[in-house]
Amino acid sequence: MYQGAHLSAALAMVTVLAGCSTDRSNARATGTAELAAAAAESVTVKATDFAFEAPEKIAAGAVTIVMENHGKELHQVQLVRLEEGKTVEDFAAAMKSHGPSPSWVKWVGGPNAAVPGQQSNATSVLEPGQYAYLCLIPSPDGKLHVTKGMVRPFEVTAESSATAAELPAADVTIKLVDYDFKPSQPLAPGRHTIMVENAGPQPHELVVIRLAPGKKVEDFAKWAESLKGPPPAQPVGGVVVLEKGGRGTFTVDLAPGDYAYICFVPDTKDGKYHFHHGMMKNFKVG
Ligand SMILES: [Cu+2]
Repeated sequence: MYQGAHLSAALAMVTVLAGCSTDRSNARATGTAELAAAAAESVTVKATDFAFEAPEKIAAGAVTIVMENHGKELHQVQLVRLEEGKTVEDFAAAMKSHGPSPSWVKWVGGPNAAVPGQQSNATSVLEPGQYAYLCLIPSPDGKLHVTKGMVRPFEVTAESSATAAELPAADVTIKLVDYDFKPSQPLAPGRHTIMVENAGPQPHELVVIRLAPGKKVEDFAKWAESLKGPPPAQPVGGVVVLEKGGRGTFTVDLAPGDYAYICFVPDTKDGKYHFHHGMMKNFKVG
């Protein structure tokens, strides 16, 4: 809202300058600089046990979802686009059938898991249409949070000139493939904007975890299947499920230490989580 008003004022100023000044090129340069400054729209989603507090309408373009975890369990915000006039009720019904993901559901990323009291973020380019926020993380009782109320529809409306059309620039790219993570370079300590690209062919996600001393991603994978006992790692963000060819960015601050990538997407052939096919990788920062 504020950015829109700011941009309109800036454009009005350019028009005035162009009208009364002989230095038209200077006026145009000012206008270009204002347009280039258009940033991703930032939207806060509050996750609790078990609901989302989130906007019902977002303007199309690059949208950064900042998830605040106000609950006692891990949460994420999976963004899905519902095509062919389908609703969240249709989505809930399709989930009960335990079949493959319907063709009218498009997985478009979103901020991956953060622990209670923490935040995570991710930026996706959203086209106008009907969408939903979902949390597909299970509780210790084995039920997914989406079945406990963590599903909420929203609409992406026509784009606003104040919102960037493209993802922000990243300093590292991580490619997701069947079944591996391929970073463009090692991650140094500090703040990064990371581009996540699904090079497919299957849908994938990126979960980044910080490992407890002496633990490996294999320990976390084992823990995640029972959710019993203290977790051997803490999720620090990432990007939730992307379709083949899908992209999203996220920012993260990495202190030196032991980390890992892992993917929990069920395989389209055997239904096993992708980490069972080897899609998990330990790495060091610093
Ligand atoms: Cu995967």
